[in-house]
Amino acid sequence: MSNKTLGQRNTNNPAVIAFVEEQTKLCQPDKIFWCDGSEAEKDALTAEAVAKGVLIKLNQEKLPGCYYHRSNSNDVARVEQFTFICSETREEAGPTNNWAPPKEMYDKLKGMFAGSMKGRTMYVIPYLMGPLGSPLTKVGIELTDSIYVVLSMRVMARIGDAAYKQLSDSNDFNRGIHSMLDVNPERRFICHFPQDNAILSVGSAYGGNVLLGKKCLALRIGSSLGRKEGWMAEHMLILGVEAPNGEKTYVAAAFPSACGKTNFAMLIPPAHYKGWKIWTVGDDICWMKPGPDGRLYAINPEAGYFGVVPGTNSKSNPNAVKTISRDTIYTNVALTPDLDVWWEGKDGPVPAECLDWRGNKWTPESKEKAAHPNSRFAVPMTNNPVLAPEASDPKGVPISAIIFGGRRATTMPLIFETFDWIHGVYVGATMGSEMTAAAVGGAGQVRRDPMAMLPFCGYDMGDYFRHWLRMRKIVQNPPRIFHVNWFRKDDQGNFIWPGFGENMRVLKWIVDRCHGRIGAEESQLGWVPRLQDFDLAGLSGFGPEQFARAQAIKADEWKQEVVSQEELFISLHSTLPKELGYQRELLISRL
Ligand code: GTP
Ligand code: SPV
Ligand code: MN
Repeated sequence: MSNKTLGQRNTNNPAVIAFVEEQTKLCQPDKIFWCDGSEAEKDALTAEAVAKGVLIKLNQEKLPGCYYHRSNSNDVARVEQFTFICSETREEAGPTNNWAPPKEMYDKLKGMFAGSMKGRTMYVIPYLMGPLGSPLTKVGIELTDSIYVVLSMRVMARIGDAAYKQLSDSNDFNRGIHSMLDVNPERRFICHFPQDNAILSVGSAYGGNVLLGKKCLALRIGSSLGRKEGWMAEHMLILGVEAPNGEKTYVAAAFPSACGKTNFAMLIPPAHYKGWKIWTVGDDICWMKPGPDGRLYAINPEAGYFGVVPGTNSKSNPNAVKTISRDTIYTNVALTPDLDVWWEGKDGPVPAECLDWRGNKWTPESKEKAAHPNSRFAVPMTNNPVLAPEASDPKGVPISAIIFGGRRATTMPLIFETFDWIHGVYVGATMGSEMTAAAVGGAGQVRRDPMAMLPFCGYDMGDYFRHWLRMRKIVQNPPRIFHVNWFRKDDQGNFIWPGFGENMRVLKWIVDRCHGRIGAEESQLGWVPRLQDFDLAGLSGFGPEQFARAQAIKADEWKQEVVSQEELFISLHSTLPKELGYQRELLISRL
């Protein structure tokens, strides 16, 4: 495509044209730029972003195709306190979401959008969540005044003409409007209108707040559509386990933000797992729908990874190191004098001097971190050396196991299997996790994060649990449900379990259970591994004694746990399915 046609209107869909016209009148941009997703467009917009100082071109010999971005220092993570579900009634949003009446919020935000793009360009981004042609795929149009959002969206979603192709002449698309305004936390709102399939986002230019296909559409609006349409939108990675004989088993895992999904999805098994291989289908979001054979089929609606940078190195995640060695947008890491990037936990020496994520001089003596703990990479999934070819298969992959897991220093054992689907839903619903830097505020505190969806469920949490229970009736052949905890600590505060690639040992047990190849021991919490079935071979410093410690079910810790679960249930009491109350009683009697 020649440069002359870049930015020109490239659809005749009347609903899209009307949407853009209406918002143009409101936001009053100087220019409208219609994105087509082409390479020429990428080159032109990247050059413009560099010229404007939005991106810094990194050392292209070390990091081909890579760019650096610093967000405003008041704008480095999701903001749950400013995130709203504006359903018709407060009850529909439920007690775990912020709610405002839709009309009130529309009026307030229209006031903020009015004239907000004067002197700016409004970019029109048509995008797909899901592979072209999948029955699960959804179309969105995001309007934004941020060139960083455009360049990130083209990594994270399938953007451009494919979206118009899937849409055809329909008006069934998500309407998303984003303006950075003046990036002021006082005027920052991320608002969802499930009844209109619409999203309004103002005052931020960071990640989950502004890449509207991701948390806003694929999870908050998606979960609400899923309930109506009979499918599930979940905060889960999807991976395939290939055995030496070619057998492939797919699992999906829900861990809260910054609790290990990307790492688990890309893991490399220990050396003695000859012929075993892990394939990544997705690292953050999973849409699942019953298939004709009675199994649950999953797709990854995204096309890229927006992953946590700190801690990424060739020991923890060698596949991620390779993935982010090119074509990557780095946000809020540190910048070295030779235009390389650095972060805490990177391979190699600590730089003698660099600029930290705020742009201030940093040396190893500095007290603050050089990279923000929630610094992120945005990279196309096609860079991943272990990308599953099925990641773009419109029919998805059949899921054999669902794994829940939180970040828990105490209480939760390394692994157990739930007794059945309803018990599994209970275990997911009562999941707890220490908060992380992925959202502003409260890091380190344990909070209930049901199914890792607390910040992402677009409707009442009790109804969400009911939807999970109902799915059991539609899915004849449901996945087994497990719970893991990589983060249990000993008395000295060290992680008991080595984690990362060694998580393959836990995964192997899960896969063997799914295929009915091994038995298990019954515990108060569920089925746990018999020592002879759990692979400890070649693990230095971790034998049967450490395994017992990792698996310990301690009465005093569980007393506290059950009380803390009750707080969640009380807050949800008006819609909580009674099955979950019964499960709690059963757990207490087993304990
Ligand atoms: P979001 O993108 O925020 O949804 O997070 P995620 O679940 O994909 O988290 P990610 O895989 O990026 O992990 C975040 C943090 O968890 C990093 O600091 C990792 O080093 C750490 N982590 C991941 N896996 C393990 C593990 O097996 N053991 C330990 N101890 N830490 C881990
Ligand atoms: C998360 O917080 O769960 C993320 C990062 O995956 S963000 O897209 O910023 O929400
Ligand atoms: Mn996430």
